[in-house]
Amino acid sequence: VHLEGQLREALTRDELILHYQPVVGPDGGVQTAEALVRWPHPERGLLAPDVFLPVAEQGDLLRDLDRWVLRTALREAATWPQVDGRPVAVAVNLAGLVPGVPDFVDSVTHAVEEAGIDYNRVILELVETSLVDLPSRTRQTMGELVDRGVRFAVDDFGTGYSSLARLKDLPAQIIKVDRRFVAGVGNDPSDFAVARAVVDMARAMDRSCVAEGVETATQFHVLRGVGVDAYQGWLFSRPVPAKEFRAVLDLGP
Ligand code: G
Ligand code: G
Repeated sequence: VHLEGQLREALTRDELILHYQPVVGPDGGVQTAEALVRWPHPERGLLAPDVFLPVAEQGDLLRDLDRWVLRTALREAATWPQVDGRPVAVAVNLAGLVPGVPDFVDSVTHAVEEAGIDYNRVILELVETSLVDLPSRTRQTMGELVDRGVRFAVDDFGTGYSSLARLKDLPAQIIKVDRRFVAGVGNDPSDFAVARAVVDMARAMDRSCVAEGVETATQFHVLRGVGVDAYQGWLFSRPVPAKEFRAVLDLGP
């Protein structure tokens, strides 16, 4: 309860911060950055989301937290320089502000307009469970955002309960292969088989495919060999504070 009250206060006082982790193309150039929230707690130091997201959920604060992250990430990303003449997109995780929430489209639209960022630089990451079995009305509202250029990504793909075949029903343009499967690429044949099956399926269904948790050059090379579209992980960069991330982009091509 104590932490919950503090989090509520931190949110209203704008005391959370965002780190960014680059997502790179096959050539290593930055295409996107994923915003990852942190809480610089006055006594406990920098808290990771694993610690305070459950608190936010308990206190019914997830939606407010998502709104804060969305507005902040879009505002920060609006000022990023281009890389190789291409704008860098920003990916935001949504856990409370999800399709189906009545003001979902309005919240996203408002954040985009307020930041003055192009819709096609915005990626909304949702876990599989937020994307399955959506009523047609909800899919229709997601379509309104997609028509403007917003992309949806399924996070941690492979860990949920959908079969590969159900990928075609998921309203997402981007599939993020969970790092659990990436971890074994290069030594565990069954992990490699899963990763490759997801990539093949994604391609067949005209989705783009991102590998999460890429830690070694071997994983990168093997995944590039099967045609993964983009890569994220410690091999390229840890999540870094906003200012440091800007500096990375400013170095340019
Ligand atoms: O940042 P880190 O790698 O520690 O993230 C741990 C988990 O917290 C990840 O599963 C990630 O999806 C989630 N997470 C990180 N940042 C955010 C955020 O801004 N909003 C939401 N809803 N989840 C986040
Ligand atoms: O669920 P989501 O993909 O949003 O989780 C992001 C989490 O993964 C963050 O906690 C981030 O710090 C972590 N992460 C990012 N890159 C790597 C990596 O290469 N290896 C591992 N083990 N974790 C990573």
